[in-house]
Amino acid sequence: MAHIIHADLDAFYATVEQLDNPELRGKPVLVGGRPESRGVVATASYEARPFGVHSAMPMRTAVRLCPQGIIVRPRFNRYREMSRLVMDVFRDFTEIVEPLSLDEAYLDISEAVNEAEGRWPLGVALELKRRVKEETGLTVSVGVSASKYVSKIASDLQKPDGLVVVPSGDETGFLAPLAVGKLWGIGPKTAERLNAEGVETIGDLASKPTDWFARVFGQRAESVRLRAAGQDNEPVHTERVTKSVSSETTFPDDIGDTEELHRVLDELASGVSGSLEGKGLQGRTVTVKMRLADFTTFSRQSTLPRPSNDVDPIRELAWRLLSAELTAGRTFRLLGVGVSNFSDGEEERQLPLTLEGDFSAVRREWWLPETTPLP
Ligand code: TTP
Ligand code: MG
Repeated sequence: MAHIIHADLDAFYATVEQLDNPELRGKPVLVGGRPESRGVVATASYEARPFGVHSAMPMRTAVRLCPQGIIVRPRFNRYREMSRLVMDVFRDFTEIVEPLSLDEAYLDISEAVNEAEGRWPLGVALELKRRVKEETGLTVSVGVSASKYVSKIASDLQKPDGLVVVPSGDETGFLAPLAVGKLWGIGPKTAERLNAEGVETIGDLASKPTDWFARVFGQRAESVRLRAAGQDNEPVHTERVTKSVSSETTFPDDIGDTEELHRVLDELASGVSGSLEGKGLQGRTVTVKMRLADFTTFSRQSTLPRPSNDVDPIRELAWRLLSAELTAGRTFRLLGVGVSNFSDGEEERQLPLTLEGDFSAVRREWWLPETTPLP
């Protein structure tokens, strides 16, 4: 049986800032762009969260909710550096590490576990937390179970500094009381639909008969049914799977001119379309990444009616997303276009944090190491 850890750093950017600047420790820290220039919150320290502040919220709202919050501009290079240190610690435990973003990874620790010799999953997880703390100063929340998605859910349950172990055989009981939207592959829209049918929890879902799944989920029926029952054999992928193809460009001078932005966006869309075609990929989700003059970085995404690598639909949707963000006086340092959600069954693997069609969501995919740059 496999033993898989999902590890996710706590309030990552904010904790790095608190480590580097002792004056910020114990205080509400808001990492992100300036409120005056419509900046958004990348993350908030745990001291700020009781005020209702969260990632992707406009900084202006955050400041209103938490006036004593200290705004800190993001330092992406520093976060990448810290991320490398953390991933190095992970790789000391196993070679089978799958990073999901700068602050998050799956680890297959099956080899490190040997129950006969007293090396239990719990012990390995404690040791991992201790080493990360000792070597980087960061705290990491950890979930351990026999499957990736159960571990992922578990790591989130006792944040910050969490540790939740789900013993093999206890998966169904562990999942049953949780909201159905926590299940891998159930996005917010599907969750809403299920709630309308009286399916509130994963337990409700698991109790449905097989033909109900076939009716509601079509081709995905079997995989959703097995997951609801706590069964999943998805291995930890060390090789990078292409999850998104994107292209971005930073301008020598900030651009505010609509026509020029349009032209740049067209070029980016063509590049991405060509690259998708070269890889034989078709995607449904189009994301536009924007960095403003003040370095605020955010992205907007929406979904195409069907998977595509044609330049026209990608370009049109990208332009719609960007247009909604154009306001008088706003200038851009960087633009990026990305396509993800590929049609080879990838969408089944979408995590609940992917908010289809929800433009308020800042996609973290942009910080994923597997984002493929154009040649
Ligand atoms: P998360 O792991 O989602 O958040 P977190 O580490 O700040 O807090 P938590 O304890 O809940 O895990 O994301 C990791 C980093 O990615 C986060 O520190 C900042 C960045 N990020 C954004 O820039 N925008 C976003 O919308 C999200 C969700 C994250
Ligand atoms: Mg985190």
